[in-house]
Amino acid sequence: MATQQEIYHLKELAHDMRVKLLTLCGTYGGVLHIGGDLSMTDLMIAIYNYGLNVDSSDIALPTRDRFVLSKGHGAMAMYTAMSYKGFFNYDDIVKTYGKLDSAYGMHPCKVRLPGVETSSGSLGHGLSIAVGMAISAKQKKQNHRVFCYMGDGETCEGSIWEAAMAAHAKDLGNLIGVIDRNKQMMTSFSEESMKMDPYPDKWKAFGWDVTEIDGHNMEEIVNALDHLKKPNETDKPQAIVANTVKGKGVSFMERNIGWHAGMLSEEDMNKALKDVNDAWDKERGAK
Ligand SMILES: Cc1ncc(C[n+]2csc(CCOP(=O)(O)OP(=O)(O)O)c2C)c(N)n1
Repeated sequence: MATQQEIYHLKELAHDMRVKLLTLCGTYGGVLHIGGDLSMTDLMIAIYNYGLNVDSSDIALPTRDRFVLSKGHGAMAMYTAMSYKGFFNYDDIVKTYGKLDSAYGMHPCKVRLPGVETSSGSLGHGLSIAVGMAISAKQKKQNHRVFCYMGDGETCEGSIWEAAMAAHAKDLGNLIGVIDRNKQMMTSFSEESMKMDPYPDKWKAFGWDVTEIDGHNMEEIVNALDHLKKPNETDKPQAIVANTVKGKGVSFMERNIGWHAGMLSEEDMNKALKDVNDAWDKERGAK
C-alpha cells in the first residue's frame, strides 16, 4: 500500500512530466503525439514508478515485470516516465527525439533502447506479444507479470480480441492489460466510429477480471495496481480500464480532435504551461 507521501510524490512527477511534454512540443520543431501522451501521463508515472517491478540498473533480470507499450505512438510518454526510474537521461532524450536516426524515435525501438521490451507503432500487435511473453513465463514457472498498455481506439483491431481470447484460454493470470479509455482515436471520437460501450463488459465477456478507474486520479491508479492479483493467485487475465482525457490538463486540447498530434507555438505553449501549472498550484494548495 502506498503512503500519502508516495502518492504525492507520484503526482509531483506527473506534473513535472506534463511540463516536460508541453515544453518539448513547443520547442523541438516537430510533431508530438501530445494528446495521447497527456492522457497517459498519470498512468505511466504510476506504472513505472510504483507498480512495475523493474530495476534500471539490471534491465535483463529474469524476474523483472515486462511492459509492452502497444500504443506505440505514446513513446515519448513512456521514455519520460522511464527516465524518472533511471532508465534514460531526459536531457539525452530531448537532444535527438524524433530526429533521423535517433534512438528515441516517435515510436519505440527495443533494438536501439535497452530497457524497452518491445518495438511498436503499428497498432493492435502489443497484446499478442504480451500474451506470448506471459505464456513463456508460465511455462518457465516464473512469477513476474506482463503489462500491456493499449489505446482504446487501438482495441478496434481484431487482433486485440484474438489475443484477449487466447489469454483467457491459456489462463494467463500473469497478464495485465491497461486500457487508456480516452474515447478518442486519431480523427474521430471512438463511439462515433465503433460503438465500443459498454466497454469494460467486453473485456469481462472475454474472460478477464476488470477494474474501471479514473486514469487521472493517482489514488485510484495506485489502488488498482495494489489490488492486482499475483500470478499464483489467479488464472484470469486482468484489465484496468482507465477513463482518461486526451490532452488532459490543457484547456484548448482536452477532447479536441485537432490535438491527436501537433506542435505548439510559443504562445500556445505558454498558455498550456499556465494551465497545468495553475492546476498543480491548486492541487498543492489543497494538500
Ligand atoms: C495498424 C495501424 N493503423 C493506423 C495507425 C495510425 N494511428 C496512429 S495513432 C491512431 C489512433 C489510435 O487511437 P488510440 O489507440 O485510442 O490512441 P490515443 O487516442 O490514446 O492516442 C492511429 C489510427 C497505426 N499506428 N497503426
